Amino acid sequence: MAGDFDPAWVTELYRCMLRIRAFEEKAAELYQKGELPGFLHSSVGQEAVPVGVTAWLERDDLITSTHRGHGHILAKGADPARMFLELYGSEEGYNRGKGGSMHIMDFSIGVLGANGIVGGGVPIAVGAALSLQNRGSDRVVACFFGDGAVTTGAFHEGVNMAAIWDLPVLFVCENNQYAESTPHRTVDRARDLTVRAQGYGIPGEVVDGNDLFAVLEAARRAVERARRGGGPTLLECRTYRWYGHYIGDPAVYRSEEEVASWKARDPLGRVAGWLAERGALDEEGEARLRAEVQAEIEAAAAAGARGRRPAPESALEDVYAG
Ligand SMILES: Cc1ncc(C[n+]2csc(CCOP(=O)(O)OP(=O)(O)O)c2C)c(N)n1
Repeated sequence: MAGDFDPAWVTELYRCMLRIRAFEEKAAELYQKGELPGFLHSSVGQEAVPVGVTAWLERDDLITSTHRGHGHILAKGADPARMFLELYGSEEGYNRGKGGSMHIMDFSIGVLGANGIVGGGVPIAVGAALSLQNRGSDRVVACFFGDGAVTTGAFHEGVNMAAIWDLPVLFVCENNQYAESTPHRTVDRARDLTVRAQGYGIPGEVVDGNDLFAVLEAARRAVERARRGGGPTLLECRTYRWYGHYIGDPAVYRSEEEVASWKARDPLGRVAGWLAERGALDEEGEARLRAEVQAEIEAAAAAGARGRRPAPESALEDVYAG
């Protein structure tokens, strides 16, 4: 139950949610000023999912992520300055400036990579989990993907393989209701993705993805199961992205009322309320925490802006032709 969690620990999870929010808002600001190349997909509004899942992961547990991956990667412990360096296309960035926002990876903290291919993280997660199982490890893999990925072949093949081999994977669907401009309800008869889990003979749970505590509870069960060799679980975390598919998308395919109703369920506000009720975070503490996080992100963004641009010739380095 939500009451069981240690308020000091929850305060650190809240800090991580604030960090993701601040990172995304700063990145959007810089993008709109024309400072960042490429595309930017914001995860504002979805912060409870990555934080609630990774809360149970160790440093050497693994994750796979998506084109909307900043939150997953920050929650797993990535350095925001190196992330901004990558967003700026700098040599010192996570991928020497060649990957940008959609391809950040850091094996040292178990981030197997963000991924621009919808559903592309699923086979990577399943392969990594097979490797862990073969080596007799108790590590687990959390595989984050959107509702759009659930209709790909990669998802179905991957979940089935993980199921038959009892692989240690958490399949975490962040159902933010849309794949680009397409509402999930128009491309899928299933109203509840747990039916997919049943189809493959694994447990599945529908989770309020805007409630950190609900995500924590469900993810704890799934991680424990995977660690003890019990196999995969599918979590459908229902949430919402506050911005369009990418920064700059006018998002005319959804109503202002719909957006407002989800903003009223801001995942940050719920955690702040929980902490306040327990006397763990008063107004002053909350303001201090937000200021600390903002300063950290401003410094990270400034470091990103100071990065070295790669030499044009380096475009041909690290390129493989088979
Ligand atoms: C295999 C593949 N098909 C199509 C695309 C184009 N595309 C990029 S993002 C996206 C929508 C993804 O929606 P979802 O998986 O729900 O993630 P969300 O953007 O909602 O986080 C699509 C169709 C792609 N990148 N890869």
